[in-house]
Amino acid sequence: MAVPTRTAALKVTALAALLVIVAPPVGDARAAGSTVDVTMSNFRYCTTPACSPTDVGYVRLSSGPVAGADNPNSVVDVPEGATVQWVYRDAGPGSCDFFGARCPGHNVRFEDGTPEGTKIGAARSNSGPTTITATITQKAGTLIRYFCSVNGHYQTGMTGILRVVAAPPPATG
Ligand SMILES: [Cu+2]
Repeated sequence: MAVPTRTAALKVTALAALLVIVAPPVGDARAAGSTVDVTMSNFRYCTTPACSPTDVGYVRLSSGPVAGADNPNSVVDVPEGATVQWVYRDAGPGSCDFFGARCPGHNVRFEDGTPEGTKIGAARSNSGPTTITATITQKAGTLIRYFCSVNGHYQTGMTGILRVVAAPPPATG
């Protein structure tokens, strides 16, 4: 009786050792799979289903961001390697859809030191909850400021800030 039990115990130990050796880096896989959802509504970006007038990322002029004018309450943390998905939800009274042809939609442009920024994507109005996506390649600690250039929407507050953070540790159990 004692001999078979000991053999089984050894097998389990050997298997555990093998799993440790072959297990891939878990952090990368998790970060690659995570998605951060950002709403575009009421000429703002936010992380709730509908945005409020105070959801302004930073103050921007036609030349670019105004130094020192970031809104800390609007900063959205995104893990390294995550996908950010901006969802067009600008329907209802006072929305972009509401203005018909006068509001063609919204876009996302990352600040890059130029007045125009780097275009990430665009979502047309009156097309439902269409999305713009971007994969975050920047390192933890990076602040990504972005804005909507359609009809100068950034001038009325359509700006946002992403803060890249380290990917979360793997779940235990
Ligand atoms: Cu816009």
